[in-house]
Amino acid sequence: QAQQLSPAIRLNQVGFYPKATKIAIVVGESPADFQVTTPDLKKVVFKGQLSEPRQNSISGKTARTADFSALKTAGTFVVLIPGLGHSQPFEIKTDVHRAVAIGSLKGFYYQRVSVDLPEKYAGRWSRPAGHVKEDGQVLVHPSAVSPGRPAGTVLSSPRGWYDAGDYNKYIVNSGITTGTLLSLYEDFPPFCQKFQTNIPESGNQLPDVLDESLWNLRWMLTMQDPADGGVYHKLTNARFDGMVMPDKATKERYVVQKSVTAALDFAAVMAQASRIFKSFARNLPGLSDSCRTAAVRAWKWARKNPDQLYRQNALNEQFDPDVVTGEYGDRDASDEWIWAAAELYVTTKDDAYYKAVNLFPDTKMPLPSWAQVRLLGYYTLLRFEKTLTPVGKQDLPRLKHQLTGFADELIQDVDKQAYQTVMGKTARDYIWGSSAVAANQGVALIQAYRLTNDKKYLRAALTNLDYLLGRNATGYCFVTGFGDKPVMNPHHRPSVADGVEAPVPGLLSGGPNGNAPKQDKCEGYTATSADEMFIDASCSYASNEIAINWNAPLVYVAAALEALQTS
Ligand code: 9MR
Repeated sequence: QAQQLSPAIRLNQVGFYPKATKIAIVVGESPADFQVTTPDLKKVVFKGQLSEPRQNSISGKTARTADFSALKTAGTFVVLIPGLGHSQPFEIKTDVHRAVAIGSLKGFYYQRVSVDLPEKYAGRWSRPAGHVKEDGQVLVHPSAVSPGRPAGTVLSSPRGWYDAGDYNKYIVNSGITTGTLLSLYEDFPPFCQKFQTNIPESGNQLPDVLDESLWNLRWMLTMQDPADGGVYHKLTNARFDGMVMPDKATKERYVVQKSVTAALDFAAVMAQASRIFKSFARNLPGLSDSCRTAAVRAWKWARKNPDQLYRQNALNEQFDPDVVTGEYGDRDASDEWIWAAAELYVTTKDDAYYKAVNLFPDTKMPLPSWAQVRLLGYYTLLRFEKTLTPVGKQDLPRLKHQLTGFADELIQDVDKQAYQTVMGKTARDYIWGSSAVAANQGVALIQAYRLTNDKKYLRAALTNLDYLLGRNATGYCFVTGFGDKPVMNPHHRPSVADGVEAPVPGLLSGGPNGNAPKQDKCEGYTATSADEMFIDASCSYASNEIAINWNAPLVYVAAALEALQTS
């Protein structure tokens, strides 16, 4: 009987480590016997039975597990259920996520502003530099004028990465993104040394993850007003560009109002960068000191302007032109204070930073996102636990307790979940950018592993990488360019406008979002549950955009799992 690809079989389309857990999820009615075969279906290498059905608590659908963990042979295979069909092919091998780790870091290269992407590095997605006006022609928006930079001032603020599918650059979102990439370096320095992405800087003295981060860090430095140390909230058009290539997007660029969240995220990243680049002083003379000075000045500005939150509506009532691009409008800066204080404290060893802020306002462990950066500070305190002063050391026991408690909560009841992943135990995980919920849960679990050496946390982190690469309720691999059913039509201007069928590779789609139909009003949603509320259409910016703050934790998780080679 002819066997065909069955959309009901969901698995990590990239593959599995030989010693790791290997499962596929089968949705709905199915015969119970499954096999693992070669892709031509001719050679059976494993036989098993599906588990008892479980109910998906979000959609109500039934799910059964095909567990073939006992298969440890390297090769390319499919899961075959005679009478139902077969899965996409996948590999079993060591280093199986290496290409995803490299590809998702390379994704940042494709987001670079101000530089041509030649074929040598960008292949089919080669393109001319975008937004070259940022070199010398950035306007100071009326909301941002200051004594040192009166109306009519023009500035230079080139480089950085485009935020997402749009072409603007936002300090808050750049902050968590760059912090996450720099943390990968701090957590796994020897691995990062070997981690090559074929960028123009590959082969220099710095690991590529630092070269890539520097592209954005240098832009961030230009966003600080030299007169007072304040940091502009974003560099943006007044309105979003059309679906055109970067070099065809030539609208005026503005720096807008300074904000306390931008200043604190900036301070945190600069403090972290300062300690990292200290060891590269021969290659980058002065950079470490410049970052440290920038961090301290931004912190001081924030101390003087603690109430200056970015409120786009209020700004538009007062100034022209109206600015209607992404807001990143956070109403609560207490977590940004914690992150900045922790980074400055660890870099300077000055207790004043530690004491300036209530680092433990409660026992909550909120999952990181652009609007919630408390845990980034906690990760740093733990990462440098041995070097802390007595003041910081005294809080370590409670911090460790909180982090392992959080990780234990994440791994609880994963076996009862339809897809056997940490991601998606509740419909609340399916927000705008849900892929970053999965990835940031993975980062938290890896931090817990680093603290305890308990592999259960690593195995749990791997379930979320499996989720992102295909074991989910949509059946898509959410990383462009990977797997047999990757997203093909992300909301990403270059991918739409470049005339190349395949989207720019290595970019993480936002993923299912229960509220997406109301938010982007794109046509074509047919799902009735949050875990499936996704369409692979470029109009769907609420479920299928890409963004740097989603890519960074993917890079972290894929690279960390590679570095640790889980079993
Ligand atoms: O990631 C952001 C998400 O949390 C918000 O709900 C959403 C609406 O405000 O905005 C998202 O960020 C977008 C930003 O505002 C502009 N660039 C694209 C970002 C990803 O969609």
